[in-house]
Amino acid sequence: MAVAQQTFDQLRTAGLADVDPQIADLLGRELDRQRGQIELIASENFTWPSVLEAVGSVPTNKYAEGYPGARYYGGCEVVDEIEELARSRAKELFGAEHANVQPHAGAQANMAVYFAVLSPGDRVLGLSLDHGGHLTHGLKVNFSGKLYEFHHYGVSRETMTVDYDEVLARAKEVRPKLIVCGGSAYPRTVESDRFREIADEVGALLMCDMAHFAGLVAAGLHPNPVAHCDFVTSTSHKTLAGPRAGFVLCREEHASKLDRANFPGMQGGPLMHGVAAKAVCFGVAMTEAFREYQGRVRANADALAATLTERGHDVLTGGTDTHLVQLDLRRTEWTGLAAQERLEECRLTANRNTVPFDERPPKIASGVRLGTPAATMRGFGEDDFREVAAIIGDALQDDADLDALRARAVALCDEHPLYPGFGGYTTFVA
Ligand code: DSN
Repeated sequence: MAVAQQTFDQLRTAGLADVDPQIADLLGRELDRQRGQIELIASENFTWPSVLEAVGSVPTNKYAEGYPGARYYGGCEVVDEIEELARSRAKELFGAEHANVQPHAGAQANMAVYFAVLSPGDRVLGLSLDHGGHLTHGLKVNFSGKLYEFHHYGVSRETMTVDYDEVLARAKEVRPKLIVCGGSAYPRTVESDRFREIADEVGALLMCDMAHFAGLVAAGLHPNPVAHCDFVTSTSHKTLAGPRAGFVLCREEHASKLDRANFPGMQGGPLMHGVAAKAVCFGVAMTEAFREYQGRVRANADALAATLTERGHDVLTGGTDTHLVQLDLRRTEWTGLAAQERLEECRLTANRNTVPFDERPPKIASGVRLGTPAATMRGFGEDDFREVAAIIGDALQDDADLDALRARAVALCDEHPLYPGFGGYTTFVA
């Protein structure tokens, strides 16, 4: 159905369901999809209703290039207060000297740091993508790999964890201007204190990308990289459970360079509705309830990893320190892609991921990355995650009874409804 024809006056007051039933219907279907499957993508979460409200709010109408008190537009007095709250909450939450809450996403947060301290061609050392890094940590097809001379460290073949002696050796060889730690598929603690020693030894700046584990840091369940790093970048929508967005924390000495790199260096007008939502997210992350939620995320990840292991599956590094569990399928007949598709048939959503030293290309991969933040958000506990592990194990059998497995997954979803009480989009009326 096409966009409904309405008069100008009607459009000015009509709601989504009246104006665009097609999109309203798709939003409703996406809500149903999220409700009816077990979300195991480690980088995803179900944000708070309060954050959803802020994301859909009126600062989307406002231009605010610049920073609080120094804008290029009039009428910024309210959004100034919003951004100031977001900045001060981010600083308080993570114990940082300075925060920039304007990056639209994690990639832009990383870009802002690179633009702040690097010149094209400068050397950088980061964790390679196939060992758990991130595409903005120097992948050749990404701006980072095109603009800068990235070199990489990996994990040890024996432990599948970062070998800090090897990082030091690589750092001495490469002499990078910046070392990047953290990544998107590393299940163990990122020891930024050890990276600091290495950075100091070779005179490099240090950046930690904590996008994945920021929520655990906020709750005191992962060492805080802020004390050891010149810059800490993050998204707000993964473990942190906020809006889809990014932010950067840094030492005061780098503050003005960072802010200038972000604007006017890279971005135009900040998305102030997103900044408002980040403020909400930071505020929530300071509460005892949030710490309790993160404790459950961790406990559930341990239960998932332990049950998979008990059932004979290979879990990379033998477990996890975070929210993320990497299933290593190399000893099985399954590729990551085939396993991802099989799990999806059983209403479990996850993503294939290369494992370190993978011989398969990333589109096929030999691993599946799993995470607990989203299902924990809808109320899954450790027993539920043991059942999730059992469903995964049963799904990866040749003679799997897919109907029965789907029914088990749906039963878990029904037991823990997502956004209970929210009627969906097509019921909204202006
Ligand atoms: N795409 C994110 C993830 O899945 O980890 C990282 O940017």
